Amino acid sequence: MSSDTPSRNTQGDPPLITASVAGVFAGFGIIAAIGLGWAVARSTAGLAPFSTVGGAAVAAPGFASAPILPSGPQVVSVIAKDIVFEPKQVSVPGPGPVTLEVENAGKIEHDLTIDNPKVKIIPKPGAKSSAQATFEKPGTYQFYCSIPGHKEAGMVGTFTVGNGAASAAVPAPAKPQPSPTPMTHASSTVPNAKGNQVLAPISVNGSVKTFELTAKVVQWEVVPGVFEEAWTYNGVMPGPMIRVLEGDTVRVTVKNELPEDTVVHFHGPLLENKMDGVPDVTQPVIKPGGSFLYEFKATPAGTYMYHTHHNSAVQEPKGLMGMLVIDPAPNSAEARRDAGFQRDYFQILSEFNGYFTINGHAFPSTDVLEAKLGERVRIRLVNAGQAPHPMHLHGYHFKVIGSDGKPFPESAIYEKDTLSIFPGERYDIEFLADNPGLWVFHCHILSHVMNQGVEPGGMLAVVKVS
Ligand SMILES: [Cu+2]
Repeated sequence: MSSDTPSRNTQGDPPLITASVAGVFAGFGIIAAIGLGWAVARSTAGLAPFSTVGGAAVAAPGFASAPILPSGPQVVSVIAKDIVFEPKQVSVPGPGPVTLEVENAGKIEHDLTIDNPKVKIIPKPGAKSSAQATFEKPGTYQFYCSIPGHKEAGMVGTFTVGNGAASAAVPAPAKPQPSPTPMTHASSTVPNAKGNQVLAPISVNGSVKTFELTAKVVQWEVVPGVFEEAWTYNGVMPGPMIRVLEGDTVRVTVKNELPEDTVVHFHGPLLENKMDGVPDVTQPVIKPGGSFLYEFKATPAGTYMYHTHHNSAVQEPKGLMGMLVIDPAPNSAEARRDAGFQRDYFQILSEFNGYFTINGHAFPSTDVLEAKLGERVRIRLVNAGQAPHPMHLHGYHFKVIGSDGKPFPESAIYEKDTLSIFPGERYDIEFLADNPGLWVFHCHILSHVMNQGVEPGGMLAVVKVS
């Protein structure tokens, strides 16, 4: 869900679009379960070898009062999946040291956390990890995944020591965590984060606007409940939109918190060679921990992008790209044309770990582009991927009114219902919302409307005209 930046005409009004595609379909009672069904389908088929191992015949020293106690540390095994623990309930016969084994059979990061005694086990996806903890008293202890959003999504279970009836050690039904937002995991991000939202400058001095982009790794929720490692600007994928006015002086400090070198290339505007962002040709790479200040005059007006230009085939599909929009100078012919659109949407297409995404999300979490009957709608499309994407709009013939930042003269405007956009290209399209309904807007390479091979998914958004 993202990319719903209203046009300048509507800035200051409440955001026009907040619903996700899934939400709309749920509203219409159609396929609300797609996300869930799909998530289940892709979960791994690991079984749940809950085991309580350890002989139960010999009393362990120090626990003589317990009726039957294991001879060594008791062992409990739990599997973390996307996005549930199996089993959800485990137990050991009595107090004492316990070895907790956790296997991460999912594709994303999980941990197993118990608050008291303090336990945190972090197995990497596909791996196992274990730790020992001593449970002094019988009781029921909650375990959960502490990655933001995972507990709330159901990654929680109970660990019973002895008969479970007891004692001061029993934690009260765990208090709600103070907030899921502060990161316990440097590489996590909040669910439902949105890319391609307008970035506020850190300072404005006349027409000099200064922005900050920090390249860093997060876990990105590409479809509901499915997190993938993303390399981002400011923790979102795509990066935030840098939106300025023609003639502004744009300064962008890029900080590198990635595990490798990077640079940023501003793709489309006319800038000085030394600001072109090509490593070893116009500038040295930005080392991890380092930063670089880009500065250029915003010209000409148009729809542009910015992206990494180092190890690009790896870094860009992981998320290191975003939109640069230069709005036309006030009172120019282009500014008057822009004032005629009631809706202005921005979409970045890219491929991401087997997901074909629009603004960093694959269907069903892509945007709903809303319009009221009679409104003029513009969509600005950027292909930041590595494959061409023929984008097809149902229910309409749209006008192609510009490309690569340049508006077409009236005589060059043409109508399409499917527009192929090659990597690096941008197209501006418009249509008059005169045909009510829910119309899909999707890539017509049909493997691109799948999520890791499962249809529907991928590059599919919905235009809602009502
Ligand atoms: Cu495609």
